[in-house]
Amino acid sequence: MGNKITEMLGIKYPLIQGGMANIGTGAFAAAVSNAGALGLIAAGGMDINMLKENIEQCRSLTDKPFGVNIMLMNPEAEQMAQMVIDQHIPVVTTGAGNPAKYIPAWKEAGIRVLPVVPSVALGVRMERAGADALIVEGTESGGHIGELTTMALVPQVVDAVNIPVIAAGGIADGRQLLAAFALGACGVQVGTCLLVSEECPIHQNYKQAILDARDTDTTVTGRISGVPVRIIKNKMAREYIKREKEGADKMELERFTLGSLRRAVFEGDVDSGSLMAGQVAGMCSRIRPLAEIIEDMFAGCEAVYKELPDRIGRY
Ligand code: TUI
Repeated sequence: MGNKITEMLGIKYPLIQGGMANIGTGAFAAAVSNAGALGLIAAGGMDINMLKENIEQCRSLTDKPFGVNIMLMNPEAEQMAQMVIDQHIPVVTTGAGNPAKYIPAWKEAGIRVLPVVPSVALGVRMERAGADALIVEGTESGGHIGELTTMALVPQVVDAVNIPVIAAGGIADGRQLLAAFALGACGVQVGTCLLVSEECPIHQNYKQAILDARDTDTTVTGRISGVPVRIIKNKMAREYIKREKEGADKMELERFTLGSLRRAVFEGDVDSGSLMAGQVAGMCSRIRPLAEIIEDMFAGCEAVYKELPDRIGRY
């Protein structure tokens, strides 16, 4: 029997690139797809014209399938939802909200719809709304997160739905990939481990901050205001958490985060920039080509799988 995700999406490896606002450009998505996974153009930090340009750029750089990630808090999310139809995009993932109102039109257009969900309840709602698969994201992830860990959440969603589940959050090597399969996932979505690829377009200082990070070096801003975002600890993180405790309003804080993400990605401002990264940043310590990162992950998964009977032993 084949893998449900590779068959559904027409890709070699059951691995999807995380959206990653301001990072998932057309060129980066094409590079991920050329490496055998599913690249995603992240509409998060874009306006509608930029999205169109990035789709054209991606098409010029790959013949492989790629998708678009629509960040539902984007003020132009509605127009973007129409653009993926007009542009015949084969796969759409969504984040930071409930995409139910867009799903019927996407399905009508033949698009594969994969919402990111942080809970069983939203997963069940998305299945009923017509989602083809779910990306179940644990709180280990970088960027905007839910509360539950991948380990606790994935099997609970797997038990509650009948569509394929893709695990996300805390996955950067073959051991974690194998664990995701053990939890019942058919594939994974990864972000942080791709930030340290040669092809990733972020500023060198941002890459260096991930390379240098230890296990305890991420923190979560926005817990109080209701938009929790995992970033690498720095001056910006301390400043944000301070403002939050002083009672700054939600809109102000959101603008603060998105603006500061741009400063990190484009200017390499590692003090006042928001360096979104997952808890696996501590284990991403080498810059490598995308193809090597992805191939090693699957080779590692196979190797650990073979060692498992010995490790489990008899009892
Ligand atoms: O969306 C993400 N990760 C992101 S989006 C992003 S851009 C941003 N920057 C600053 C503030 C806000 C966004 C950076 N990282 N991951 C997928 C994800 N979706 N995580 C959590 C959720 C989610 C949360 C609530 C999905 C649905 C949801 O539903 C609420 C509802 O309306 O029922």
